[in-house]
Amino acid sequence: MENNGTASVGTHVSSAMITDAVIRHDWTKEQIARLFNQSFNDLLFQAQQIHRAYFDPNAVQISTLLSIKTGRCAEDCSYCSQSVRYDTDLDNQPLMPLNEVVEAAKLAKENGASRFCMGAAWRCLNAKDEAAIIAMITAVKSLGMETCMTLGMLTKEQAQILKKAGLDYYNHNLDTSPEFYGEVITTRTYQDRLDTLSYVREAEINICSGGILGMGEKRQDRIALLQQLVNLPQHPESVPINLLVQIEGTPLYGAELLDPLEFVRTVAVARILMPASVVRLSAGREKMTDEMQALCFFAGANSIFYGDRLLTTDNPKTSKDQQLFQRLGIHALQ
Ligand code: SAM
Ligand code: DTB
Ligand code: SF4
Repeated sequence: MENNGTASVGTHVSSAMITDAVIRHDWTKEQIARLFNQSFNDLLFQAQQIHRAYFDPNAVQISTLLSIKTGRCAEDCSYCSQSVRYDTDLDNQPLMPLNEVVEAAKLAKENGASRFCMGAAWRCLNAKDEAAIIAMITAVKSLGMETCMTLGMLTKEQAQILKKAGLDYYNHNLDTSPEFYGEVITTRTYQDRLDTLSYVREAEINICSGGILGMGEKRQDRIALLQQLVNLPQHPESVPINLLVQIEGTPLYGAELLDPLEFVRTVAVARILMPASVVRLSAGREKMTDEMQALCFFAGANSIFYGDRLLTTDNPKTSKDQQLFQRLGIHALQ
């Protein structure tokens, strides 16, 4: 919820403990850098205080992901297994039939997911696919789940159509800084991404937008990505922070690994900047230790993808996540 600077303080800490939990849209890079540059303990303490003011610190939102159209994407995103330009040994699949999508959503619901996220390897939504997408949104919603779609670029009109179909969230990541973007993707511009986000916002669909860390970007790029997200006219309701899943055959395979503590720092800064947003510990958990994930939750992450698969790569097994939740005393947010 937006407000004019007075943080709506929850029951977990007193208002006097909250120093920076204010919804702002005018962050400078220098101010964000100062958050990053604090000692690790100071940063995490601040993030945890803010987290507790806005959320139940032991609740994590659970989303399950399904690839509804896999591979042969016209874009050249250097991280992605699904670009037609890279030889990644992928099982390409056309748009999935409705009944298979519904079966997968039912299973996700049975397993405890509250949101079903459907992803397509498209540069943009084509008119010929609109009816099938609308049918998927309607069917998944009728199961009592929140719906999320990620279909590439949208027009203003398409955003309105998806809203009318009942779409709850649209995922469209800014992925990195404006400065580094051209090193990662050349087939579209940062402004293209911002335009789609503005159409989604205008249609009053919740925005899910974040980025990928570990692509060889510098801290300056992580700062600039977060600055873009926080200075949008409204903070994204959901902010996925992905750790690059390195995929053989893509240009970013073999990229230098990011210091896990720098990943945790970025989660903490995202939490401080966007206090009321749900921050998702997104792709890349397969390569994270339980301890690193625990630090991310402490830093303010409060959502995960749950289920054995992401889009084209593995996610931790559900039994492993259940164990982790139990060890940490975390419960699923319904
Ligand atoms: N084609 C649409 C698009 O790019 O917006 C939707 C699907 S695309 C796979 C959704 C997001 O997945 C990307 O924006 C990126 O943030 C994330 N992603 C893709 N490949 C990834 C990888 N190897 N590691 C981490 N995140 C990845
Ligand atoms: C997001 O930020 N991460 C998800 C979802 N939004 C669509 C995708 C992760 C993809 C990881 C690599 C793969 O499985 O292909
Ligand atoms: Fe296509 Fe999306 Fe992959 Fe880029 S990230 S290649 S747009 S599926």
